[in-house]
Amino acid sequence: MSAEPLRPDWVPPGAGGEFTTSIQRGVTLGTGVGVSSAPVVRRSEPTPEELLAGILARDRAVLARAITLVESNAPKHRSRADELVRLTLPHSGNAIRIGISGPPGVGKSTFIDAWGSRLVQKGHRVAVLAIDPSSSLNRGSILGDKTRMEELSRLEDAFIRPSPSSGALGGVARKTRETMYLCEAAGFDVILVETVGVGQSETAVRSMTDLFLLLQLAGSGDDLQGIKKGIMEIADLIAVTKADGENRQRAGLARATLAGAVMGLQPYTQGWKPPVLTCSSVTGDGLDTIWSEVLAFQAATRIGGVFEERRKIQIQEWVWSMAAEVLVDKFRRDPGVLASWETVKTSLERGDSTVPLALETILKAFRA
Ligand SMILES: Nc1nc2c(ncn2[C@@H]2O[C@H](COP(=O)(O)OP(=O)(O)O)[C@@H](O)[C@H]2O)c(=O)[nH]1
Ligand SMILES: [Mg+2]
Repeated sequence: MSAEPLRPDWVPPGAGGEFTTSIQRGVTLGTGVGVSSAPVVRRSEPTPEELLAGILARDRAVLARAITLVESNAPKHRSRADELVRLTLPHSGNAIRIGISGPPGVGKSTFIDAWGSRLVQKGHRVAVLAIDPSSSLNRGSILGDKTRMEELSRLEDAFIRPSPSSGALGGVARKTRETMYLCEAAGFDVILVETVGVGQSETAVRSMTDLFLLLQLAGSGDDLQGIKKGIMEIADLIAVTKADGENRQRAGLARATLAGAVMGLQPYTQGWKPPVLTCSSVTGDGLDTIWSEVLAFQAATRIGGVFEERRKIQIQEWVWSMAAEVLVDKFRRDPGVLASWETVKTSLERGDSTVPLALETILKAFRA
């Protein structure tokens, strides 16, 4: 354009580059050069390096996008996701990872909202993740949890990510673990992984966290009915919830009963006897004590390298559990196995074969 640049209506005397001191003429569009015919510029997907830079800059939108990539089941996303996780690893590991479990209705979400908000007030940055392999079946509970973490979700220093949708537990667990690394790289120093107290999800959460907090309800009496011994055995900390109002005394009794039961158990973490406490997410009673026990746990397990050793073993076990999944998947899809399975199935039905024999046959078919 050859025309003189136009001047704005008014320019402060002696203005420099900080003001607009000239105006470009508008462009007259020729026929057929409308907006709709302009070439579509597709925004390219950010590279793993770009995502990492955004994560390290604590950009929440980038973090959310990176998590979506890691959660994707599409094979075309996998290599980028793997690369991102690899780049993230050196920047992760600086958080305390806390698993939180307990039966539905015990108050996990309410507890995380109240406790997490307190931790943010203390200067922490809190990320909340969830493992719920059944979530595709009851989507309602995810929505319920989001609204139940209302206070926390409003805080700048908190990040809440619901469970990755559906799929086998192994896949869901992998995504949650990788998401945990991303959150740590984004500067979150407290990671809370919530799980429902059903199925194998507690074991999955136990295997990716430093400390396992079990929430329990005061029962109808002083019995331990309905409390699975197995889950008490993997707990580092037990808290009886809803210790407020009329329920306060019953919670205290339940605490004493649980403490007695815990005494008879082998501690899951070497050198740490799991304390049993009471708390209320409504009054806030006991919430600070639970945090001080977390700090005491951290201090105790740092001694003798118990803390670091657990993380090392967790990584190694992860490899084995993933190997098991990959192999079983391969096995189930193997054409040789599928072919021999048809005949093996028939002989099993007829009573011509035993299970060990059947297994031997399909294993042979797999190796061939
Ligand atoms: N009185 C009282 N009620 C609570 C407390 N914590 C949770 N609740 C209630 O218990 C119900 C279940 O809580 P929720 O957090 O959804 O349980 P979750 O299924 O374990 O996540 C809700 O109606 C909560 O309002 C508490 O500390 N005191
Ligand atoms: Mg919940």
